Amino acid sequence: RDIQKTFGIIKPDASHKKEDIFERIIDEGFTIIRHETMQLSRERAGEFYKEHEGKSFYEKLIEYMTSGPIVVMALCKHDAVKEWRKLMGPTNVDDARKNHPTSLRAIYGKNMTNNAVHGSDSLTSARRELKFFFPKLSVEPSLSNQESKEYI
Ligand code: YYY
Ligand code: MG
Repeated sequence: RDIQKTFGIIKPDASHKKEDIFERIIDEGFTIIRHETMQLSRERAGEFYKEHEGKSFYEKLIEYMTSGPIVVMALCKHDAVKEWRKLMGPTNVDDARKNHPTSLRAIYGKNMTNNAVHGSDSLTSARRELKFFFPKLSVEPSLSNQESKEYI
């Protein structure tokens, strides 16, 4: 259970709830190292979601992610990648509501596309996604407790 950094997004239709969501994230033991509200261009959204290019939901996803402000976040915790995915809940909001009712997607998500939050799915993705939005942030995969105090 090393200290890790991961990357998260509060998506457009949940971004007006960012204060509530920050509070929950902190309650769950994460440190919010960086956060920034921004508008994503089609070009940047396309580059960010490259892995989904060509899939049936791709256009809808890009449309949605560029439809309003998003909040990008660098998060830190023990086992942050897995812990953040757990706090988000499953991709499908119906599944989240049924089986993970306290997850962020259950509470703030609307449907499969408008599912409130994004999170890196592995340490490799976390490094890529953190670099993409926070190019100046160090993205060491894991750090000792002592080191973690220094970079927060
Ligand atoms: O990592 P996660 O966000 O949980 O799911 P992905 O499979 O990476 O899909 C990215 C994004 O695309 C998802 O959050 C919603 C949307 N999406 C969709 O609209 N319809 C699908 N069948 C699958 C994903
Ligand atoms: Mg994903």
